[in-house]
Amino acid sequence: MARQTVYSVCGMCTVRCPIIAEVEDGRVVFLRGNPHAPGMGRGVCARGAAGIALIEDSERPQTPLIRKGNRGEGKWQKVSWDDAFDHVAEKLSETFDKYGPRNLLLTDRGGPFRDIHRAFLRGIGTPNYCNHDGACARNVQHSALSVYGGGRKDVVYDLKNARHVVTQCRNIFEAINVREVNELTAAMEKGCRLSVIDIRSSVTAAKSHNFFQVRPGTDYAFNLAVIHELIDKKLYDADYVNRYFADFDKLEDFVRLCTPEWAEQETGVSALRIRSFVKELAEAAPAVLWHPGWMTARYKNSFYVSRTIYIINCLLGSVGTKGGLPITNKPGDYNRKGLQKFMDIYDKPSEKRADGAGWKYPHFEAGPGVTHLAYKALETQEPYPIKSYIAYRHDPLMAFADPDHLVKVFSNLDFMVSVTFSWSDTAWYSDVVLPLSPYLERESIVACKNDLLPYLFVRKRAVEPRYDTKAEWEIFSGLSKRLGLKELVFESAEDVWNYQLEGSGVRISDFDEKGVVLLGEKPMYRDRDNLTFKTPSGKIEIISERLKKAEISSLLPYESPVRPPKGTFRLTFGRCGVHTQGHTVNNPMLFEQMPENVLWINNAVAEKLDIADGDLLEVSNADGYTEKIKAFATDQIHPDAVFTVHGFGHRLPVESRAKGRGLADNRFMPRGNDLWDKAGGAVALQEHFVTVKKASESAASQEGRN
Ligand SMILES: Nc1nc2c(c(=O)[nH]1)N[C@H]1C(S)=C(S)[C@@H](COP(=O)(O)OP(=O)(O)OC[C@H]3O[C@@H](n4cnc5c(=O)[nH]c(N)nc54)[C@H](O)[C@@H]3O)O[C@H]1N2
Ligand SMILES: Nc1nc2c(c(=O)[nH]1)N[C@H]1C(S)=C(S)[C@@H](COP(=O)(O)OP(=O)(O)OC[C@H]3O[C@@H](n4cnc5c(=O)[nH]c(N)nc54)[C@H](O)[C@@H]3O)O[C@H]1N2
Ligand code: SF4
Ligand SMILES: [Mo]
Repeated sequence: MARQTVYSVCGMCTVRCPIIAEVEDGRVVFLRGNPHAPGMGRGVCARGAAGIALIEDSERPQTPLIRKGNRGEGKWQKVSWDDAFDHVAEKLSETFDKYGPRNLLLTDRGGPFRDIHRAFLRGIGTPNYCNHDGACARNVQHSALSVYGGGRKDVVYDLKNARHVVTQCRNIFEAINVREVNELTAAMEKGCRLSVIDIRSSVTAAKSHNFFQVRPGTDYAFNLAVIHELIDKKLYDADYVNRYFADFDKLEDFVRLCTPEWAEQETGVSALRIRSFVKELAEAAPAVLWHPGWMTARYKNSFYVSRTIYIINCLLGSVGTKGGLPITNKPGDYNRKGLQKFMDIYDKPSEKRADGAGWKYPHFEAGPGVTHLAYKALETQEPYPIKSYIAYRHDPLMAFADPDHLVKVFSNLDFMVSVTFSWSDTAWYSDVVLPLSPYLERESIVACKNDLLPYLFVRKRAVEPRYDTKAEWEIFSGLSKRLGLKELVFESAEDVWNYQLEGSGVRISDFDEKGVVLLGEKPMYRDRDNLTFKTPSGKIEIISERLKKAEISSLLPYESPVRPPKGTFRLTFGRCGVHTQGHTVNNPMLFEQMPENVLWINNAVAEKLDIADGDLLEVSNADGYTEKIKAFATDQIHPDAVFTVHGFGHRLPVESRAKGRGLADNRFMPRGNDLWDKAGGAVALQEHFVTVKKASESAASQEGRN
């Protein structure tokens, strides 16, 4: 049979790269990038390529399941979709009758395909939607809002045209976004310089021109010294600053004492190197892109690290500028009408959010909320009861700290549903599992990518579902039908798409040729002499009005991070190139690439502890909680820290490969969700310390884990 080419969208991580699936005899045989999508090229990353193994994997939920035993016991009854929908609708309705619709919380993973389920929540009448971001990029988002009034995605990372890129706490070549990798590589081939600030030598650091290894948690000091140097040596873009900054003098005063010599004491990076780095940046300005960070749910001051990054970009004149952080365009900027939104069918619920975003915390965005604050509401049942919960594409028992505590919090729920395509601790703990078809087996709604040149893209179904699983639009149609939301009931994916495309001037057949529809001829850069900012003052705000209202300091005095108490290490974590968070460890292809995580530990310290590379270790926290992991002894990490790749340490019997392999970092963070940043909102997951020792002989030979 001839090969078919299906335009789809990768679902192996949230980046959602447009791809092409080659299909033969009803099977996907090859996956590649969709070169028609801006920046994409023909490649996908290793995880993207493993999408085939995902659909061929039988160790995933295959039918709707209703819990039979106790929560988390793993006893399930297989049911039909009709029965599952009836059951979920009935259980949710019971909670609506008792506590009102606002008792329903839904958390998800963010991304471009949220319109239907967010509309569903509006239709029900609950304001309690949260994305996962409290454990990811909330600090970046809120700091962007505080500096220039737009979100982090209201500017584009114009890596392709940059002359100097700086990554700080951002491992751009291993924590992958294919387009970013492609564009940075292309820029570097044309002479762009790369500077990396990290606590260990990642692949990105290895490819850099300048690598600054900082003491963990001292990035704020590094950045304040950069600002000091830019101002002191008058290396900033004075025209830009005069035109757009408010309260520049306050910044000048604030950093007066933050000399490179001062920062050297804190960070361990020599003043000389900081000075020459700043000079280099000024020479490349304004085509400088200091990446504001992504996974920044790390320290109590991570918000201020991102804030200073945005301020540095502004001092260099790069916000709004080609090769830096130019302004994102939306369909309207090309005189195009965007997609018709399902969310607009219903009014925004008038109830206050349970997490306090937008009212109790006026400086936190109300739209996506703050997940761990919603869990706080669930724990305390204040300001009102939260009794039902849908975890949609979210595994908080892996993604937030202290899962044992979170399980206790969840015991306040009358009803909990997971919608997922793989097993997860959260799904395992739920009352109902609604199995989503993996992305190659389903369609998704049409999505719009705002960009220098905005475009629409769509995920078509490459192959039929192998098991009794459904697409998102089918799942929410099924629930909506039973809960009286007839506007969200659709018979086919085409009906969904036609609704979205109504009035946009685009037809679904327009995607046949390239899988994407560009909304204009070419990318558009704004005139950098006539930028407008959405802050209350219309300026780049050194003293943020938003923060002031919330009585939060815009210029936080630096506090040195605590040194690890004697004999302990700061537990740090990050990503690797071949896995996505916790949900690919059991993927047969990716498991083979990397079956377990290891613990990076500095060679000199390891020697003192009589630890050799490859030794089995026992890692413990102050409560005595212990897990085992193998040592990776290396010169390439700061001696105060140990580091591991997040997402391992699975325990579920249904994941035969992942079970018992490696260590789960989030289990070492007692009551960690209570440690969150009042300014940025995110949890501070790297404020925890562990001890490390060689596992005793008997422990080393024991099978399995505690
Ligand atoms: N392959 C792969 N790619 C992914 C993902 C994935 O799971 N796998 N996930 C996606 C998601 S959701 C996200 S949020 C992004 C995350 O993207 P990143 O934030 O870039 O990823 P991380 O690996 O978490 O962290 C980056 C670096 O921060 C360093 N670091 C730790 N502590 C400090 C510190 O105190 N100071 C400094 N300067 N550096 C420090 C770590 O050593 C690490 O190298 O990646 C995305 N892309
Ligand atoms: N300790 C610690 N905690 C962390 C991190 C860390 O490094 N260390 N990283 C943080 C970061 S950056 C992030 S982004 C979060 C990630 O946390 P999560 O958002 O929970 O992570 P994922 O594993 O990507 O996805 C969660 C679940 O959704 C399912 N899923 C995947 N794709 C789909 C889909 O298309 N639809 C549906 N319905 N389900 C899907 C997956 O199988 C998985 O079970 O964790 C954060 N938490
Ligand atoms: S970065 Fe890799 S895994 Fe993520 S969407 Fe793109 S190809 Fe897929
Ligand atoms: Mo993330």
